[in-house]
Amino acid sequence: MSSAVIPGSFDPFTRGHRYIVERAASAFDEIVVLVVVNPNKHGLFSIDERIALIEEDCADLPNVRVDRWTGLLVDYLTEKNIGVLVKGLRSGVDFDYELPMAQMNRELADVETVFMITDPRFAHVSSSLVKEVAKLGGDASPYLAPHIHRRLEAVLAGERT
Ligand code: COD
Repeated sequence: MSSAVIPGSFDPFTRGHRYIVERAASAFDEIVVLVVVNPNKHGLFSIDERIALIEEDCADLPNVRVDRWTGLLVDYLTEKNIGVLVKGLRSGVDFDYELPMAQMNRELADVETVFMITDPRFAHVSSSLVKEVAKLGGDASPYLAPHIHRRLEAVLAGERT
C-alpha cells in the first residue's frame, strides 16, 4: 500500500491545502494530513480544533486521515513506516524554502518528498494571509470551507470582544 504524509500548521486549513490533499489522495492509497505542533508558536486555532476542522473538510475522502506530531517530522514517518512526504508548491519561493528541508529529510531518514503544484486559483492563498484578510474585515470565505470560515469569524469575534 502506498502512503504519504502531508504536514503543515493548517492554522487554518485552506482551500489550497484541500486541493493538494485531494490530488495526493488520488495518487496514493492512503494520506495522512499531519498537524505539526510547534511548541514555540501559538496559533489562532488549537491543535484539537485544527484536526476537527480538517476531518470535517476531508470527510468525503475515505483514504485521508488526520494526525498530529510534535518533534522531528521524519521520526513520525519512521514510526509509521511511511516513506513519502507531499508538499504543495505555490511558487518558486515555496520551492526555495522546501528544497533544503527535502534534502535534510532524505539525509536523515531516506524520506522522499513529492512536490505537487497548486491550482492557479490558490497560488496566492496562505493561512496567514487569509487570517489577515478576515482580521481586517475582508471576506475570507472564498479561501475556506464554509465551516472553517464560520469558525474563523467566531474566533476573531471572540478576540475583538
Ligand atoms: N496551495 C498549495 N499548497 C499550499 C498552499 C496553497 N494555497 N498553502 C500552503 N500550502 C502548502 C505549503 O507549501 C506547505 O507545504 C503545506 O501546504 C502546509 O502549509 P502551512 O502553511 O500550513 O504549514 P507551514 O508552511 O507552516 O509548514 C509547517 C511544516 C510543519 C510543514 C514545516 O515547518 C516542516 O516541514 N517542519 C518540519 C520540522 C522538522 O522536522 N525540521 C527538521 C528537518 S527539515
